Amino acid sequence: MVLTDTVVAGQCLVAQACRICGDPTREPFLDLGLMPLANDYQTEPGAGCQRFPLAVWEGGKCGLVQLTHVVSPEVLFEDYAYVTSCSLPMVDHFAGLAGQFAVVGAKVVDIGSNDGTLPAAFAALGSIAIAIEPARNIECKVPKITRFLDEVAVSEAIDLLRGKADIITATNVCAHVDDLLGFLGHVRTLLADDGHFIAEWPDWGKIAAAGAFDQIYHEHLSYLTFASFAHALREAGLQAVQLQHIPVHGGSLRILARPARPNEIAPLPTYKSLVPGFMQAAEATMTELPVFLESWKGRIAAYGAPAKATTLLNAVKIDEGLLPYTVDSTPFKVGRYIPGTSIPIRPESELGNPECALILAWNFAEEIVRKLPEGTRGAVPIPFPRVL
Ligand code: JHZ
Repeated sequence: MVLTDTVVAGQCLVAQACRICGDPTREPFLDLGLMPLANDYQTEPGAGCQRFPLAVWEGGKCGLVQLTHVVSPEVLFEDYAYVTSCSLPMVDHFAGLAGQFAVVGAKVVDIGSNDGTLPAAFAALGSIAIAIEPARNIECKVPKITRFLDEVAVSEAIDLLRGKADIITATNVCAHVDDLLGFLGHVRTLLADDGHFIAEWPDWGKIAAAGAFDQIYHEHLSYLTFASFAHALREAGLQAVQLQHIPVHGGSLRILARPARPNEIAPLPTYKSLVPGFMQAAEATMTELPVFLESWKGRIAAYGAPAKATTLLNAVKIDEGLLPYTVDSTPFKVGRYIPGTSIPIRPESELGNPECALILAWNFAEEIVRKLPEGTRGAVPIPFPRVL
Protein backbone atom coordinates (compact mmCIF):
# COMPACT_ATOMS: atom_id res chain seq x y z
CA MET A 1 0.00 0.00 0.00
CA VAL A 2 1.03 3.60 -0.49
CA LEU A 3 2.25 5.17 2.72
CA THR A 4 3.54 8.51 1.53
CA ASP A 5 0.28 10.36 1.05
CA THR A 6 -0.38 13.60 2.86
CA VAL A 7 -3.33 15.26 4.50
CA VAL A 8 -3.70 18.70 2.99
CA ALA A 9 -4.39 21.43 5.50
CA GLY A 10 -6.98 24.04 4.60
CA GLN A 11 -8.85 21.83 2.12
CA CYS A 12 -10.93 19.99 4.69
CA LEU A 13 -13.32 21.18 7.42
CA VAL A 14 -14.60 19.34 10.46
CA ALA A 15 -18.42 19.14 10.56
CA GLN A 16 -19.79 20.81 13.71
CA ALA A 17 -23.46 19.82 13.53
CA CYS A 18 -26.02 17.93 11.48
CA ARG A 19 -26.55 19.79 8.19
CA ILE A 20 -30.31 19.16 8.39
CA CYS A 21 -31.44 19.41 12.03
CA GLY A 22 -28.45 21.14 13.68
CA ASP A 23 -27.92 18.32 16.22
CA PRO A 24 -24.32 18.50 17.52
CA THR A 25 -21.86 15.97 16.05
CA ARG A 26 -21.46 12.60 17.76
CA GLU A 27 -18.76 9.96 17.81
CA PRO A 28 -18.37 8.24 14.42
CA PHE A 29 -19.72 4.68 14.20
CA LEU A 30 -17.20 3.85 11.44
CA ASP A 31 -13.78 5.44 11.06
CA LEU A 32 -11.83 4.42 7.95
CA GLY A 33 -8.86 6.65 8.81
CA LEU A 34 -7.07 8.70 6.14
CA MET A 35 -8.34 7.80 2.68
CA PRO A 36 -7.58 9.05 -0.84
CA LEU A 37 -10.24 10.95 -2.76
CA ALA A 38 -12.36 8.44 -4.66
CA ASN A 39 -11.90 10.00 -8.12
CA ASP A 40 -8.24 11.01 -7.72
CA TYR A 41 -6.90 8.60 -10.37
CA GLN A 42 -3.09 8.88 -10.59
CA THR A 43 -0.87 8.43 -13.63
CA GLU A 44 1.93 6.62 -11.74
CA PRO A 45 1.69 3.34 -9.82
CA GLY A 46 1.53 3.97 -6.09
CA ALA A 47 1.84 7.72 -6.68
CA GLY A 48 1.23 9.66 -3.48
CA CYS A 49 -2.25 11.13 -3.47
CA GLN A 50 -3.78 13.44 -0.90
CA ARG A 51 -5.57 11.68 1.94
CA PHE A 52 -8.32 13.04 4.14
CA PRO A 53 -10.14 11.69 7.21
CA LEU A 54 -13.13 9.50 6.32
CA ALA A 55 -15.55 8.66 9.12
CA VAL A 56 -19.36 8.58 9.50
CA TRP A 57 -21.72 9.48 12.34
CA GLU A 58 -25.48 9.47 12.75
CA GLY A 59 -27.52 12.52 13.76
CA GLY A 60 -29.94 12.04 16.63
CA LYS A 61 -32.96 14.12 15.66
CA CYS A 62 -33.41 13.55 11.91
CA GLY A 63 -31.30 10.39 11.70
CA LEU A 64 -29.01 11.71 8.95
CA VAL A 65 -25.85 9.65 8.55
CA GLN A 66 -23.01 11.93 7.46
CA LEU A 67 -19.25 12.40 7.23
CA THR A 68 -17.21 13.96 10.04
CA HIS A 69 -15.02 15.92 7.56
CA VAL A 70 -15.95 18.00 4.53
CA VAL A 71 -13.41 18.31 1.71
CA SER A 72 -13.64 21.51 -0.34
CA PRO A 73 -16.12 21.04 -3.24
CA GLU A 74 -13.72 22.85 -5.58
CA VAL A 75 -11.13 20.12 -4.93
CA LEU A 76 -13.69 17.37 -5.50
CA PHE A 77 -15.82 18.51 -8.40
CA GLU A 78 -14.18 21.15 -10.62
CA ASP A 79 -12.02 18.57 -12.41
CA TYR A 80 -14.04 15.38 -12.46
CA ALA A 81 -13.22 11.83 -13.60
CA TYR A 82 -16.70 10.26 -13.71
CA VAL A 83 -18.58 10.60 -17.00
CA THR A 84 -22.23 9.55 -16.98
CA SER A 85 -22.47 8.40 -20.61
CA CYS A 86 -19.60 5.92 -20.10
CA SER A 87 -22.10 3.75 -18.19
CA LEU A 88 -24.74 2.77 -20.75
CA PRO A 89 -27.23 1.54 -18.12
CA MET A 90 -27.24 5.08 -16.70
CA VAL A 91 -28.01 6.52 -20.15
CA ASP A 92 -31.04 4.19 -20.31
CA HIS A 93 -32.00 5.08 -16.76
CA PHE A 94 -32.00 8.83 -17.48
CA ALA A 95 -33.91 8.30 -20.74
CA GLY A 96 -36.53 6.55 -18.60
CA LEU A 97 -36.64 9.42 -16.11
CA ALA A 98 -37.11 11.97 -18.90
CA GLY A 99 -39.75 9.75 -20.50
CA GLN A 100 -41.71 9.79 -17.25
CA PHE A 101 -41.60 13.57 -16.63
CA ALA A 102 -40.75 15.48 -19.85
CA VAL A 103 -43.36 17.88 -21.20
CA VAL A 104 -42.98 19.61 -24.57
CA GLY A 105 -41.91 23.23 -24.03
CA ALA A 106 -41.32 22.79 -20.26
CA LYS A 107 -38.33 24.67 -18.81
CA VAL A 108 -35.98 22.15 -17.22
CA VAL A 109 -32.87 22.79 -15.12
CA ASP A 110 -30.63 19.85 -14.26
CA ILE A 111 -28.24 20.46 -11.36
CA GLY A 112 -24.96 18.54 -11.25
CA SER A 113 -25.43 17.46 -14.85
CA ASN A 114 -22.00 15.95 -15.49
CA ASP A 115 -21.97 15.54 -19.31
CA GLY A 116 -25.64 16.49 -19.62
CA THR A 117 -27.01 13.01 -20.32
CA LEU A 118 -30.20 13.67 -18.33
CA PRO A 119 -31.05 17.20 -19.60
CA ALA A 120 -30.27 16.03 -23.15
CA ALA A 121 -32.87 13.27 -22.69
CA PHE A 122 -35.43 15.95 -21.66
CA ALA A 123 -34.43 18.11 -24.66
CA ALA A 124 -34.85 15.14 -27.01
CA LEU A 125 -38.48 14.95 -25.83
CA GLY A 126 -39.16 18.63 -26.57
CA SER A 127 -38.38 20.30 -23.21
CA ILE A 128 -36.07 23.33 -23.00
CA ALA A 129 -33.26 21.97 -20.85
CA ILE A 130 -30.13 23.55 -19.38
CA ALA A 131 -27.42 22.36 -16.99
CA ILE A 132 -25.77 23.78 -13.87
CA GLU A 133 -22.53 21.89 -13.31
CA PRO A 134 -19.17 22.94 -11.81
CA ALA A 135 -16.84 20.51 -13.67
CA ARG A 136 -14.74 22.50 -16.13
CA ASN A 137 -13.24 19.47 -17.86
CA ILE A 138 -16.44 17.73 -18.99
CA GLU A 139 -18.24 18.78 -22.16
CA CYS A 140 -21.99 19.10 -21.74
CA LYS A 141 -24.66 18.06 -24.23
CA VAL A 142 -26.92 21.09 -23.43
CA PRO A 143 -26.27 24.79 -22.60
CA LYS A 144 -24.42 24.85 -19.29
CA ILE A 145 -23.80 27.30 -16.45
CA THR A 146 -20.41 26.28 -15.11
CA ARG A 147 -20.96 26.89 -11.39
CA PHE A 148 -22.12 25.25 -8.20
CA LEU A 149 -25.76 26.08 -7.48
CA ASP A 150 -25.77 29.55 -5.88
CA GLU A 151 -27.59 32.92 -6.25
CA VAL A 152 -25.62 33.74 -9.40
CA ALA A 153 -26.40 30.38 -11.01
CA VAL A 154 -30.09 30.83 -10.15
CA SER A 155 -30.27 34.24 -11.77
CA GLU A 156 -28.28 33.10 -14.85
CA ALA A 157 -30.63 30.13 -15.24
CA ILE A 158 -33.71 32.39 -15.02
CA ASP A 159 -32.15 34.67 -17.68
CA LEU A 160 -31.29 31.75 -19.98
CA LEU A 161 -34.76 30.19 -19.69
CA ARG A 162 -36.56 33.56 -19.61
CA GLY A 163 -38.39 32.48 -16.52
CA LYS A 164 -38.42 30.06 -13.62
CA ALA A 165 -38.10 26.31 -14.09
CA ASP A 166 -41.06 23.99 -14.47
CA ILE A 167 -38.88 21.02 -13.58
CA ILE A 168 -35.61 20.91 -11.63
CA THR A 169 -33.69 17.64 -11.48
CA ALA A 170 -30.78 16.76 -9.18
CA THR A 171 -29.62 13.16 -9.47
CA ASN A 172 -26.75 11.99 -7.25
CA VAL A 173 -26.17 15.55 -6.09
CA CYS A 174 -27.98 16.15 -2.79
CA ALA A 175 -25.70 13.71 -0.94
CA HIS A 176 -22.71 15.72 -2.21
CA VAL A 177 -23.78 19.12 -0.85
CA ASP A 178 -22.59 20.44 2.50
CA ASP A 179 -25.11 23.28 2.82
CA LEU A 180 -28.07 21.09 1.82
CA LEU A 181 -30.70 23.49 3.20
CA GLY A 182 -29.13 26.41 1.30
CA PHE A 183 -29.06 24.24 -1.84
CA LEU A 184 -32.76 23.36 -1.49
CA GLY A 185 -33.50 27.03 -0.83
CA HIS A 186 -31.92 27.86 -4.22
CA VAL A 187 -34.00 25.10 -5.80
CA ARG A 188 -37.13 26.69 -4.30
CA THR A 189 -36.16 30.14 -5.66
CA LEU A 190 -35.51 28.79 -9.15
CA LEU A 191 -38.68 26.66 -9.25
CA ALA A 192 -41.97 28.06 -10.58
CA ASP A 193 -44.79 27.96 -8.00
CA ASP A 194 -46.49 25.15 -9.93
CA GLY A 195 -43.18 23.43 -10.77
CA HIS A 196 -41.68 20.13 -9.58
CA PHE A 197 -38.34 19.12 -8.14
CA ILE A 198 -37.03 15.59 -8.80
CA ALA A 199 -34.11 14.24 -6.78
CA GLU A 200 -32.41 10.83 -6.76
CA TRP A 201 -29.78 9.52 -4.38
CA PRO A 202 -28.38 6.15 -3.22
CA ASP A 203 -30.70 5.03 -0.40
CA TRP A 204 -29.02 4.66 2.98
CA GLY A 205 -31.56 1.89 3.70
CA LYS A 206 -30.15 -0.17 0.81
CA ILE A 207 -26.53 0.73 1.60
CA ALA A 208 -27.06 -0.38 5.20
CA ALA A 209 -28.80 -3.63 4.23
CA ALA A 210 -25.94 -4.55 1.87
CA GLY A 211 -23.19 -3.30 4.23
CA ALA A 212 -22.01 -1.28 1.22
CA PHE A 213 -19.27 0.61 3.03
CA ASP A 214 -17.65 1.31 -0.34
CA GLN A 215 -20.36 3.94 -0.95
CA ILE A 216 -18.72 5.93 1.83
CA TYR A 217 -16.28 8.39 0.31
CA HIS A 218 -15.52 12.09 0.58
CA GLU A 219 -17.95 13.11 -2.18
CA HIS A 220 -20.86 11.52 -0.33
CA LEU A 221 -21.29 13.86 2.63
CA SER A 222 -24.80 12.60 3.49
CA TYR A 223 -26.37 9.10 3.50
CA LEU A 224 -29.99 10.02 3.04
CA THR A 225 -33.23 8.19 3.77
CA PHE A 226 -36.70 9.40 2.89
CA ALA A 227 -37.08 10.47 6.54
CA SER A 228 -33.98 12.69 6.63
CA PHE A 229 -34.60 14.13 3.16
CA ALA A 230 -38.24 14.91 3.92
CA HIS A 231 -36.97 16.84 6.95
CA ALA A 232 -34.62 18.87 4.71
CA LEU A 233 -37.36 19.53 2.13
CA ARG A 234 -39.69 20.84 4.81
CA GLU A 235 -37.02 23.25 6.08
CA ALA A 236 -36.69 24.60 2.51
CA GLY A 237 -40.42 25.08 1.89
CA LEU A 238 -40.80 22.03 -0.35
CA GLN A 239 -43.23 19.17 -0.01
CA ALA A 240 -42.67 15.57 -1.19
CA VAL A 241 -45.55 14.27 -3.27
CA GLN A 242 -44.18 10.97 -4.58
CA LEU A 243 -41.49 8.49 -3.59
CA GLN A 244 -40.11 5.77 -5.86
CA HIS A 245 -37.61 3.01 -5.09
CA ILE A 246 -35.33 2.63 -8.12
CA PRO A 247 -32.59 0.05 -8.76
CA VAL A 248 -29.65 2.29 -9.81
CA HIS A 249 -26.46 2.46 -7.71
CA GLY A 250 -27.46 -0.61 -5.72
CA GLY A 251 -30.85 0.88 -4.77
CA SER A 252 -31.77 4.55 -4.85
CA LEU A 253 -34.70 6.74 -3.92
CA ARG A 254 -36.39 9.16 -6.31
CA ILE A 255 -38.53 11.88 -4.84
CA LEU A 256 -40.93 14.24 -6.57
CA ALA A 257 -41.54 17.44 -4.61
CA ARG A 258 -43.36 20.75 -5.14
CA PRO A 259 -43.38 24.07 -3.31
CA ALA A 260 -45.25 23.77 0.00
CA ARG A 261 -48.58 25.62 0.15
CA PRO A 262 -49.14 28.37 2.76
CA ASN A 263 -49.57 26.83 6.24
CA GLU A 264 -48.87 23.33 4.88
CA ILE A 265 -46.64 21.46 7.32
CA ALA A 266 -45.74 17.95 6.23
CA PRO A 267 -45.67 15.25 8.92
CA LEU A 268 -42.17 13.81 9.21
CA PRO A 269 -41.62 10.07 8.81
CA THR A 270 -40.05 8.37 11.81
CA TYR A 271 -36.54 6.95 11.57
CA LYS A 272 -35.08 3.83 13.12
CA SER A 273 -31.29 3.51 13.18
CA LEU A 274 -29.88 1.16 10.53
CA VAL A 275 -26.32 1.39 11.84
CA PRO A 276 -26.14 -1.98 13.69
CA GLY A 277 -27.19 -3.96 10.59
CA PHE A 278 -24.87 -1.91 8.39
CA MET A 279 -21.87 -2.52 10.63
CA GLN A 280 -22.49 -6.24 10.86
CA ALA A 281 -22.73 -6.63 7.08
CA ALA A 282 -19.79 -4.27 6.37
CA GLU A 283 -17.50 -6.03 8.86
CA ALA A 284 -18.34 -9.42 7.36
CA THR A 285 -17.31 -8.18 3.89
CA MET A 286 -14.14 -6.52 5.19
CA THR A 287 -13.08 -9.80 6.80
CA GLU A 288 -14.05 -12.04 3.90
CA LEU A 289 -12.78 -10.04 0.90
CA PRO A 290 -9.03 -10.75 1.40
CA VAL A 291 -9.81 -14.42 2.07
CA PHE A 292 -11.93 -14.60 -1.09
CA LEU A 293 -9.23 -12.92 -3.20
CA GLU A 294 -6.48 -15.17 -1.76
CA SER A 295 -8.52 -18.18 -2.82
CA TRP A 296 -8.52 -16.88 -6.42
CA LYS A 297 -4.95 -15.51 -6.38
CA GLY A 298 -3.31 -15.53 -9.83
CA ARG A 299 -6.64 -16.36 -11.50
CA ILE A 300 -8.61 -13.16 -10.90
CA ALA A 301 -8.74 -9.59 -12.29
CA ALA A 302 -11.22 -6.78 -11.60
CA TYR A 303 -13.92 -5.14 -13.71
CA GLY A 304 -14.69 -1.41 -13.37
CA ALA A 305 -12.90 1.43 -11.63
CA PRO A 306 -15.84 3.18 -9.92
CA ALA A 307 -15.33 5.79 -7.23
CA LYS A 308 -16.44 3.28 -4.60
CA ALA A 309 -13.56 0.91 -5.46
CA THR A 310 -11.21 3.44 -3.87
CA THR A 311 -12.88 2.99 -0.49
CA LEU A 312 -13.31 -0.75 -0.89
CA LEU A 313 -9.70 -1.49 -1.79
CA ASN A 314 -8.04 1.03 0.53
CA ALA A 315 -10.16 0.13 3.56
CA VAL A 316 -9.42 -3.57 3.15
CA LYS A 317 -5.83 -2.97 1.92
CA ILE A 318 -6.10 -4.81 -1.39
CA ASP A 319 -3.37 -4.01 -3.89
CA GLU A 320 -2.03 -5.37 -7.19
CA GLY A 321 -0.74 -8.56 -5.51
CA LEU A 322 -4.33 -9.75 -5.18
CA LEU A 323 -5.96 -7.76 -8.00
CA PRO A 324 -3.32 -7.27 -10.73
CA TYR A 325 -5.47 -4.96 -12.91
CA THR A 326 -8.95 -3.73 -13.67
CA VAL A 327 -10.70 -2.53 -16.84
CA ASP A 328 -13.04 0.42 -17.33
CA SER A 329 -15.07 2.10 -20.09
CA THR A 330 -14.09 5.67 -19.12
CA PRO A 331 -11.29 6.96 -21.41
CA PHE A 332 -9.97 9.34 -18.70
CA LYS A 333 -9.49 6.51 -16.19
CA VAL A 334 -7.70 4.18 -18.61
CA GLY A 335 -3.91 4.29 -18.17
CA ARG A 336 -4.28 5.48 -14.56
CA TYR A 337 -4.40 3.67 -11.23
CA ILE A 338 -7.14 3.18 -8.66
CA PRO A 339 -6.39 5.95 -6.10
CA GLY A 340 -4.14 4.85 -3.23
CA THR A 341 -3.22 1.59 -4.99
CA SER A 342 -0.94 0.30 -7.73
CA ILE A 343 -3.82 -1.40 -9.54
CA PRO A 344 -3.72 -0.25 -13.20
CA ILE A 345 -6.86 0.53 -15.19
CA ARG A 346 -6.95 -0.91 -18.71
CA PRO A 347 -9.55 -0.53 -21.46
CA GLU A 348 -12.42 -3.03 -21.31
CA SER A 349 -11.07 -4.73 -24.45
CA GLU A 350 -7.95 -5.74 -22.45
CA LEU A 351 -9.67 -7.83 -19.79
CA GLY A 352 -8.08 -10.97 -21.22
CA ASN A 353 -9.35 -14.33 -19.96
CA PRO A 354 -9.00 -14.43 -16.17
CA GLU A 355 -10.87 -17.31 -14.53
CA CYS A 356 -12.77 -14.81 -12.44
CA ALA A 357 -13.57 -11.06 -12.69
CA LEU A 358 -14.35 -9.21 -9.46
CA ILE A 359 -16.94 -6.64 -10.52
CA LEU A 360 -16.02 -3.52 -8.54
CA ALA A 361 -18.97 -1.72 -10.18
CA TRP A 362 -21.21 -4.38 -8.55
CA ASN A 363 -24.26 -2.15 -9.09
CA PHE A 364 -23.91 -3.05 -12.80
CA ALA A 365 -23.13 -6.73 -12.21
CA GLU A 366 -25.99 -7.92 -14.40
CA GLU A 367 -24.85 -5.86 -17.41
CA ILE A 368 -21.14 -6.55 -16.89
CA VAL A 369 -21.52 -10.32 -16.51
CA ARG A 370 -23.04 -10.36 -20.00
CA LYS A 371 -19.81 -8.83 -21.36
CA LEU A 372 -17.43 -11.36 -19.78
CA PRO A 373 -15.66 -13.76 -22.14
CA GLU A 374 -16.55 -17.43 -22.06
CA GLY A 375 -14.70 -19.14 -19.25
CA THR A 376 -14.56 -16.02 -17.03
CA ARG A 377 -16.86 -16.11 -14.03
CA GLY A 378 -18.21 -12.91 -12.53
CA ALA A 379 -17.93 -12.19 -8.80
CA VAL A 380 -19.03 -9.27 -6.63
CA PRO A 381 -17.53 -7.89 -3.40
CA ILE A 382 -20.86 -6.55 -2.12
CA PRO A 383 -23.19 -7.62 -0.62
CA PHE A 384 -20.63 -10.15 0.67
CA PRO A 385 -17.86 -11.46 -1.68
CA ARG A 386 -19.16 -14.24 -3.86
CA VAL A 387 -19.06 -15.77 -7.34
CA LEU A 388 -22.27 -15.11 -9.26
P1 JHZ B 1 -20.59 3.75 -10.95
C1 JHZ B 1 -20.75 7.51 -9.25
O1 JHZ B 1 -19.94 6.69 -8.43
C2 JHZ B 1 -20.26 8.90 -9.23
P2 JHZ B 1 -19.19 5.41 -8.98
C3 JHZ B 1 -20.78 9.76 -8.13
N1 JHZ B 1 -19.80 10.01 -7.12
C4 JHZ B 1 -21.94 9.24 -7.37
O2 JHZ B 1 -22.46 9.95 -6.57
C5 JHZ B 1 -22.33 7.84 -7.51
O3 JHZ B 1 -22.09 7.39 -8.83
C6 JHZ B 1 -23.74 7.58 -7.06
C7 JHZ B 1 -17.46 1.63 -15.49
N2 JHZ B 1 -18.23 0.70 -16.33
O4 JHZ B 1 -21.69 4.27 -11.77
C8 JHZ B 1 -17.78 3.09 -15.67
C9 JHZ B 1 -17.56 -0.15 -17.19
O5 JHZ B 1 -16.33 -0.12 -17.24
O6 JHZ B 1 -20.80 2.48 -10.26
C10 JHZ B 1 -17.50 3.67 -14.31
O7 JHZ B 1 -16.12 3.99 -14.18
N3 JHZ B 1 -18.28 -1.01 -17.96
C11 JHZ B 1 -21.22 11.03 -8.77
O8 JHZ B 1 -18.01 5.83 -9.79
C12 JHZ B 1 -17.81 2.53 -13.36
O9 JHZ B 1 -17.73 1.33 -14.13
C13 JHZ B 1 -19.63 -1.07 -17.90
O10 JHZ B 1 -20.24 -1.89 -18.63
O11 JHZ B 1 -18.96 4.48 -7.85
C14 JHZ B 1 -19.20 2.62 -12.79
O12 JHZ B 1 -19.27 3.61 -11.86
C15 JHZ B 1 -20.32 -0.21 -17.00
C16 JHZ B 1 -21.82 -0.28 -16.89
C17 JHZ B 1 -19.58 0.66 -16.23
O13 JHZ B 1 -20.33 4.86 -9.94
